[in-house]
Amino acid sequence: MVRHPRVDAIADEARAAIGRATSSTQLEELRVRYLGRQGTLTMLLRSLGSLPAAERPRVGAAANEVKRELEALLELRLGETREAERRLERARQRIDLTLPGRRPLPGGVHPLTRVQDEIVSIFVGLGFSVAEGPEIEDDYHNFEALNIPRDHPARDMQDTFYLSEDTLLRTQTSPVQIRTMQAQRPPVRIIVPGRVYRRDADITHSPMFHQVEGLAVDRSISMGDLKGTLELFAREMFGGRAKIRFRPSFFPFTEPSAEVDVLCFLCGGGGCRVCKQSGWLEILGSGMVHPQVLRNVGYDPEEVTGWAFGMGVERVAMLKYGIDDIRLFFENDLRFLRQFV
Ligand code: 2NL
Repeated sequence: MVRHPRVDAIADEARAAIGRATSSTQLEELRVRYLGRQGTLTMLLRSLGSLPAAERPRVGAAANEVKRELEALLELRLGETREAERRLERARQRIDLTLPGRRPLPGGVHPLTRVQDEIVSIFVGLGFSVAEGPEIEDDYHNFEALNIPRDHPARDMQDTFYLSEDTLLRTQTSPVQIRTMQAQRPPVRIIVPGRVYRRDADITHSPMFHQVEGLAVDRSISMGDLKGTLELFAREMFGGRAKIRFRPSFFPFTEPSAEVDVLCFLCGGGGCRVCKQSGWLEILGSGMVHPQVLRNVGYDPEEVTGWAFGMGVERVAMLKYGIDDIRLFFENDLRFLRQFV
């Protein structure tokens, strides 16, 4: 074998480096370092011309022999590392069929929607039709037709969201009843769920909340029909033993007016945190439709009478589930919502 000290030094260094290499990338780098266009061995071969003529053949032969040896060595090691790398990659990509699956989060109906649906379906079962209408209303349908006077605080900018002097976000669902009565002759029996808006925000008030209102107009509809209907509703909603009571009240659109309480279904009337020791829970407002409201929609109050009621869905849901802060309904915190699935 032809030997030369400079060639031997390069050969020893290269063999050691190739021996230490652990990846195909490192081996490619070493190929460049020793055999590439600027590689140590390549440069040495290229500088043969500057050696004394007597030395050239020996060094040239030695360098070429080392070149062939390193090429073969690199090829061998590259083959080994590439195979190892392919095995690793296959293992990394293998699907473990024994792993548990990632379950999608099941959706659920929001507690307010459930309570609203429950209220609506009780009245549908009693023969009422569902009516809906716009959330953006005008002053006439939201206030004027309902006999709410010009100077009533509800009409104040402080209490109502106005979009212009004449348009506003409805403060109750009653404008839907006005529109329904304007469009059809009695008898009318409708249940009206929907979003309503008032400028109010604390633990029991939200600027957007939900109401369900009911309306029945026909020949000789009486307060007795109202009491019987609401009694049936309370028994279905709060259980067969639910009792209700009527308290005199006032609304501009009903005369007479009454607020309706249900016997506290948590303590049975004995007094607790939710009913504030009174034994009763206020759940809705109601009354006989004011004759002026009937005239406003073109009905003759001498010919037909009617009753109406309205209740807050959030309030009913808070009582039913013992929730003390209305904002929980609107935060969409899954820890809260999951409790109702
Ligand atoms: C309450 C009280 C009420 C009505 C709503 C009504 C609608 C028409 C005519 C007459 Cl078109 N009345 N609705 C009547 C009494 C009470 O709501 O406290 N709601 C949360």
